[in-house]
Amino acid sequence: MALTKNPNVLKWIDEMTALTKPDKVVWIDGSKAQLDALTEEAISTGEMKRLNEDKFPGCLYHRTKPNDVARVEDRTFICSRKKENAGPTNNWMDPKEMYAMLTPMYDGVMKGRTMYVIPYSMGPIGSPIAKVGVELTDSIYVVLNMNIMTRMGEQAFKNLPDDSNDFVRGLHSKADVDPEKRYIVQFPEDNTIWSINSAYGGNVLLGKKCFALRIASYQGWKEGWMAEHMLILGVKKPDGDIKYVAAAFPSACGKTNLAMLIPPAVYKEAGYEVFTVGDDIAWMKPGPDGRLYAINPENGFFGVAPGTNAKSNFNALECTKKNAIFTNVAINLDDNTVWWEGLDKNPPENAEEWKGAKVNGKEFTAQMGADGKPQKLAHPNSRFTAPAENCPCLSSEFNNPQGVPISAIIFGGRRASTTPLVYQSFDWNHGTYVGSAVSSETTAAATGAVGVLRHDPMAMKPFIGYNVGDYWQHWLDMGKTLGDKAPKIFNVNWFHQDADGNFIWPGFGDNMRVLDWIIKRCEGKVDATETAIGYLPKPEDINVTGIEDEVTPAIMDQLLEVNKDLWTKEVAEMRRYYAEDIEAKGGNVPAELKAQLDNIEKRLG
Ligand code: GTP
Ligand code: SPV
Ligand code: MN
Repeated sequence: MALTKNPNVLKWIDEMTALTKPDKVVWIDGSKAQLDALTEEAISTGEMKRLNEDKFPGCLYHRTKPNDVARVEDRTFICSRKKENAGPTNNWMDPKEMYAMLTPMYDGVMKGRTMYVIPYSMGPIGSPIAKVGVELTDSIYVVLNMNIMTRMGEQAFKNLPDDSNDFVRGLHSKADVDPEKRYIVQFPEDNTIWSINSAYGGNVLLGKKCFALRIASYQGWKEGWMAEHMLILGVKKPDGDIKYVAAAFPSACGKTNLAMLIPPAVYKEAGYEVFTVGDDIAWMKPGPDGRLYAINPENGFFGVAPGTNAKSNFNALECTKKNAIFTNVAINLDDNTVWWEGLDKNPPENAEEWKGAKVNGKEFTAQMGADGKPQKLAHPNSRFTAPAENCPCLSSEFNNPQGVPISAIIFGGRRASTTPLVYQSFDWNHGTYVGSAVSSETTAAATGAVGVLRHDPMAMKPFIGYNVGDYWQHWLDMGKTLGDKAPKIFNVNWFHQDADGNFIWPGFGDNMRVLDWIIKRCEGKVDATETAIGYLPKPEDINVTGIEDEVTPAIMDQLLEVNKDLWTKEVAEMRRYYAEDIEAKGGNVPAELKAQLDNIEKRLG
């Protein structure tokens, strides 16, 4: 039975049903009985497996096809009516042509299948910043994941007035999971997403990257707010005051880890605590007091499994202990639990690797793969989907419809050299430049080569739903709106390497030491050194109590170095990037950003 009377929703569902021709249409109301029945059905068909009920109550296991394990940026499109509105960072096709190409692929694609109608809210029910989507899908895996990642079911329509047209129409079919016919398409001007021939998270949980970043960034541009690839966390200081920061790092570069950070002993003992509001996406809007307020539009975490362990991210691991879904990790057949690289040093002997082959995990991981590196039991982009409510350090403001006030915005990426551990921009416009200059070594979160340095402005390259030049201008405009209430903007780099490729900063919980400096800067409580690229910490102002052996004064100097030669190269590369990758390809780089380049060059001397 339909869960809304909204005629716009009903008409669209009728049209999509006529196109895809499912045997059955099922409205997802979000009830436990319905979800339990769907879970049983997915288990009976082999789509999902139940894990050890004592150790992982309510947890499920799923594997995707080996050709379908990450986002596919080369098959992702922004179909705005005008090509220049998609801009140089996006694939584009005329929406009419795209609909014409995809319509035959969707025609009858759900014959013999059930279409699930998933109403969902991105953002807390009742939040003025939240928005509604409806996803149509032929995948139970999608339904069960959307249940974790969004506020799903009947409740979602509370956020949609009965006659409103302001909802995002998502159509997903896994079809034949054919990589040659895989398309992830956003039509920003139609509030529409069409995804076909994939069953991997980022391509099919349409509330996430497709809506909450690609469509929402476009909406934010039109409506005066921001949708960003950012975690949100709160740091409670010994005086009880909580400061909120948002941080943008590219995919698989540490957002979930920073969001759930456990402070080192020296901070815990002093009374510091960290609370998680979000780990991947922030929607930010100026509030009544003129400050920038952020909500996390999601309701769960779709996190990278490899590398997650009790030491690196205790809280994330806790999140996965009940009612979670694991995708493409390995199974320990002895006790029907999960395993991945970095969980511990004991690959299970009696294992099923991520593609499903039964192997001796110890022998398997001791052998070299085709890439000359040890074979992996779990896919490097294997993931857990975990309810936010499982998070031991979840912020009490998680469901606050108004969001939390942001004091600092942090950019970062994987940089083996050049970029210091932390620096502060001179002002909002310079900070916008710093965001535009984010580049990072690629990871397994998207298909393609790994470890290649690429530009990823604001960690949003794969997610900006319009022209990147307009996006940068929107950032500059938001700065004008916010004025002196704007958050301070910083850049961090946890990934400095020595000559042997070892990370020289301990990272993870110890990143608290950098957050501490950032917050003190926001409060005007600590001095800094003015350099050509921004304000840097004085070495003695990064607290190294407890890690003195690891981070010696010499290492700290290395971490805080602004190397003139490297930065001269960096600035030259940014000039090339703006000119060749953006302006020559249809993006307008705002004059303010180019002026920043001149300024840095002058300061470098
Ligand atoms: P997406 O979900 O893809 O957007 O990724 P994310 O930005 O949330 O990254 P996540 O926190 O899952 O971390 C990805 C990888 O980076 C994991 O393998 C982590 O172990 C590693 N990582 C995270 N933080 C640090 C750090 O401070 N230092 C080092 N060396 N590695 C880190
Ligand atoms: C990312 O790749 O940035 C992710 C995972 O957070 S996905 O949902 O696949 O986009
Ligand atoms: Mn992400």
